[in-house]
This record gives sequence, C-alpha cells and structure tokens, in this order.
Amino acid sequence: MQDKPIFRITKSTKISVLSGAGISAESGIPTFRSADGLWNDANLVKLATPRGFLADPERGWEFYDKRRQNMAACKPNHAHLSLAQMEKDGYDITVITQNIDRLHQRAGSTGVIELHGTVWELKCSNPSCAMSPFENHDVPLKEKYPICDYCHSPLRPNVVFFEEMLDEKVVRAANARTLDTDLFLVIGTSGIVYPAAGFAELAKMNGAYVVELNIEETQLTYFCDETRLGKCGETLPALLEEFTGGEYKFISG
Ligand code: BJW
Repeated sequence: MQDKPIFRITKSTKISVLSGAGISAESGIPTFRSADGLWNDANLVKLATPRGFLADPERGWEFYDKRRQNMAACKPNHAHLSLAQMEKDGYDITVITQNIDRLHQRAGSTGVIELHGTVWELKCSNPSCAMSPFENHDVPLKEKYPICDYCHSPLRPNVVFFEEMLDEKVVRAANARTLDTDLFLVIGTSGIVYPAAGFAELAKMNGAYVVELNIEETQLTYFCDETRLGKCGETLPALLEEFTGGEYKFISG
C-alpha cells in the first residue's frame, strides 16, 4: 500500500481549526462527554437548555459561576499556544471554536469564531429586551444571579444552549472560512453536536485535507484524511512542525 502524502503547510496555506472541549482538557477544564464529563449528570444538561436555565436561574448560575471560576484559574496549554504562535509567525490560520472559555484568545489567537458564544459575556434572558450582550468577568459573581437593569429578567451567560439557534453571522463566517480552507484541523471534539460538527464534513466535501487530533476515534474519524491519537498539547505542535517541514518551531516558554 502507498503511504499517504504528507500535507505541506506554507504561508499561503489556508488553515482552519475546529476546536472542542478536548483542546482545553489539558488546561484543567472538564469536557462534556468523557467518563467524568459534565454531561454525565442529566440535571446539568437541563441547565444548558433555555427552559432548564430559566426554571431555576439561581441553580443555573451556580453551575456557570463555578465553571467561570475554574476557567479564570486555568491557563492556555501548548495546543492553544501553538496555534497562536503559528498566527503570529505569519501563517493564515483561523480558529472556529465550540468552546466558551476564551483560552484561544488568551493564548493570543485573534479573529476566533466562537460558535457557542462565551461565558465571559452576559445577556438578558428575555428575548424581547433591548439590552445588548456585555462583558462580565466577576469571579465569583457578585450576586446569586444577576438581573437585567432594563426589564428585571434574569441575565444569563451569552452561550448557545441546546435547542437554541447559533448566531447567524457567526455561522456565516464559519461557513465562509470552511469553504476557503486547504487544511482543516479537528481538535478535541466528539463531533456529536451540530451544526458545529458539520463544518468538518463541509471542509472535507470541499476538498480540504482534514486531520483529526483526539485521544480517541470519534464519529468524524471515518472521513478524515488522518487521525492522530494522543493529547493535542503534544500532537498539535508536533503536527505543525512536521507539516511545515520544520520551518515552524513551537516555543513553549
Ligand atoms: C482530547 C483531549 C486531549 C479529551 N487532546 N482530545 C435531537 C434532539 C434535539 C436536538 C438535536 C437532536 N439532534 C440534533 C440536535 C441538535 C443539537 C445537537 O447537536 N444535539 C446532539 C447532542 C444530538 N444541537 C443544538 O441544539 C444546537 N442548536 C441547533 O441545532 O438549533 C436548531 C434546533 C432548534 C431546536 C431544536 C433542535 C435544533 C445548539 C448546540 C449548542 C451546544 N451547546 C453546548 C453547551 C454550551 C454552553 C456550556 O458549555 O454550558 O456546547 S453542549 C456542549 O457540546 C458544548 C460544546 O461546545 C459541545 C460540543 O462538545 P465537544 O466540545 O465536542 O466536547 P465533548 O466532551 O463532547 O468531546 C471532547 C472530545 O475531546 C472527546 O472526543 C475527547 O476524546 C477529546 N479529548 N481530552 C485531544 N487532551
């Protein structure tokens, strides 16, 4: 059997990354669907739905406040940092993330497309309220749950709960970039949640070279050109060095 050709990255290669919870696992942020993942507790899954959160905003905020405290204490790891360094070195790289933790931005990546929003913004839970989402970094939160100044409804994190539509502009941006990609890296996601997982399929259908980096095979593995098993904090810097033929060297310091 013939060996697969090694993909070669140059500065004109358009690289896109679809990242999921696994990229932040080595920073200490729990994933959702692993053996000790957040979604093993069905009650927590309910809190990540619009109805579940609003039914008990105090409990909802207890869940998100704890996670914000953890996220604030965590640092970007080698996977986030290697992508940011790639961008700084002049490579054309865009991160499309499902993560709400902002670790890509803290590592130095710019123009990150946040498919599922961010926990560092709050918005009003009343869809008819005119208040716009705003930054909030209070850790822990000052109150049991924050209230909208305008309409007095509970505020909520500006994240995409299950059964909610993703922001149309965000989806359009992710779609456009995916269709304009030579190398598509699928990092640390189970590929279960749509429409996010669909971007990896779209990239493949559009002719991109698709590489998955995960500690185990996923339901996306079958169509990827390569799957590299292992912790992405190790496999990603190694892959970037390999695909640039050594032109890019990750500096971990
Ligand atoms: C490592 C590693 C290391 C570990 N190195 N790797 C049937 C009924 C109802 C709905 C649906 C349905 N079928 C489809 C839907 C739609 C639904 C969906 O996809 N559901 C599936 C679960 C079936 N999607 C939606 O609801 C979306 N909206 C939508 O479709 O609107 C239309 C609609 C309207 C009304 C009804 C139905 C549809 C919205 C999805 C929003 C997802 N929100 C969450 C929560 C965000 C806020 C929060 O964090 O609290 O987003 S859920 C959660 O899953 C989070 C994540 O972004 C997302 C994806 O998870 P991810 O990142 O892949 O994490 P894991 O844990 O699954 O995987 C981690 C991976 O890392 C694993 O593979 C590990 O092996 C790996 N790993 N360590 C490398 N060191």
